[in-house]
Amino acid sequence: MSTIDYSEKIPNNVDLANDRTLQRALEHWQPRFLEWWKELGPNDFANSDVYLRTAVGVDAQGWAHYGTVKMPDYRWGIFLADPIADRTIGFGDSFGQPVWQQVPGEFRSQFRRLIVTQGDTEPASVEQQHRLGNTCPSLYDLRNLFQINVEEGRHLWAMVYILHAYFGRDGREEAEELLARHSGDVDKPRILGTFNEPIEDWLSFFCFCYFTDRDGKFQLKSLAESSFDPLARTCRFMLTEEAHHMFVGETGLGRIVRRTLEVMKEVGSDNPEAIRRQGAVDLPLLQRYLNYWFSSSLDLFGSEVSSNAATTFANGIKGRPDETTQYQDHVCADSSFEIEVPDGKGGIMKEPSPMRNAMNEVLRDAYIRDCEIGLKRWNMQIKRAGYNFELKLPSNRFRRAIGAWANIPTDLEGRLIGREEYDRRMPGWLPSASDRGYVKSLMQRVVEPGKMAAWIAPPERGVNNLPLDYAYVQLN
Ligand code: BYC
Repeated sequence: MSTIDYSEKIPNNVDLANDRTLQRALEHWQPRFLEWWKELGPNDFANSDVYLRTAVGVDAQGWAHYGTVKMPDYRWGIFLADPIADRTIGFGDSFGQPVWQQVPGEFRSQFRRLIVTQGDTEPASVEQQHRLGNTCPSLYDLRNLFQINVEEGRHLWAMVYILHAYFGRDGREEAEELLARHSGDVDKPRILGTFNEPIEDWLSFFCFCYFTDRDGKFQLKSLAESSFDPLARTCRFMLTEEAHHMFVGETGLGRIVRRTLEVMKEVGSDNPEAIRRQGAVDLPLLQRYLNYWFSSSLDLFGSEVSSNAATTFANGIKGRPDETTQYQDHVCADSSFEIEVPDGKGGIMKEPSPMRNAMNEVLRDAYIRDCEIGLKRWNMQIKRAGYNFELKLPSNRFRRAIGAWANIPTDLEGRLIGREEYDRRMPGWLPSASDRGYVKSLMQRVVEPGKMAAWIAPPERGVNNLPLDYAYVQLN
């Protein structure tokens, strides 16, 4: 196992000390990153002591160290999973050949585009959550937010390392641009739609962690299959950190459901007005937030039929999650996949697409199945409490902005409807201004150790076996 050198200015396990040019280039970028963090990271808490985990190794056992740090002093570094001996290309036209340690010239711009897109999402999410700490429902949650923020910062480092180390001047320029685009900026927005959506309340945050970080899981797993081995190794280690982000989303939403069910029992009613009088999140309101973030996150997979996806698969750049274990045919030159598209006459038709062109849809389908798991769990909670209400994922045709269903009005079940009906019914499907106003009114900061806001149940356990009333953040 390779160890991480923490005596270095930039902690790393890539032997940076022996590549002075690269080290200098990254040390030049480092103060810019810190400036960006101080401006657009969780800067209201720059002086707080936060109980955070930091990567200290890259193997499955004991990879993290827990301790109290001020976030601007967090040791962001460059960590690649250990190489797999004799690894060969797992998919596409070069299947079975040795993986590449350098980027083949002919695939350079395709690789760069994907790495930049991946890198762009990481600082974007920190920007989206910039002020969220001020309304935390507990110190436990505040600490989790900051853990996610520092790790998204580290994921930015992961992509910046690849850009600097393998893409020369272009890569260095792209690394600068990653700090120049900003979430929601009219002139220089982030690349992908969801990463320009504001996250101003914790219900949105938990939905984002549940749905959008899960896109991260699928995209990172696809890039972890890449024939470009340094990229694959970087993504493999990022996935280790990513699991906690989805945990925060799933348990956050689960705790909201639990609290709502308690309130429903207390007041003996499932009437949203009665639930809101007690300061909890009624289930129809939660459903509208799920509709919003799920439909937005579906767009992150790109178009159903995509020549980009076909090319990146053929060229061994981006595979499918768990390519080796989940699929028999790793070349996919002759197979096809049925895609549902609008038939142009107000209906839906199935159309075969060459499998390689349909890779975005293959990933999206797998993602949707993964999203269902949490809903099943929450629905079980609701059923056990004796209520006849089911949380549902909307159809993958609903409210799409990318691909075959972009701007095609459908209802939540994906039935095509007229534009007028769509606009009229939308307030019942997505959070309305009054829903958002109500959620905003709930966002009162709770910072007494062990205490929770009234709209969320406590978690089952604290962080790293510490008690729930541990002071996970000392605000100073
Ligand atoms: N919004 O052929 P198309 C994460 C663009 S999340 C705006 O349909 P393609 C994280 C597309 O870029 C994971 N634009 O799709 C989570 C292209 O533009 P260009 C992030 C979009 O290329 C939480 C054009 O439309 N990682 O890590 O097959 C917190 C036509 O593209 C959108 C990745 O995404 C959209 N939603 O696939 C923190 C992996 N969708 O290039 C972090 C890297 C598409 O023609 N990226 N477009 O100007 C990719 O693999 C692919 O770029 C995509 C799109 C899957 C995103």
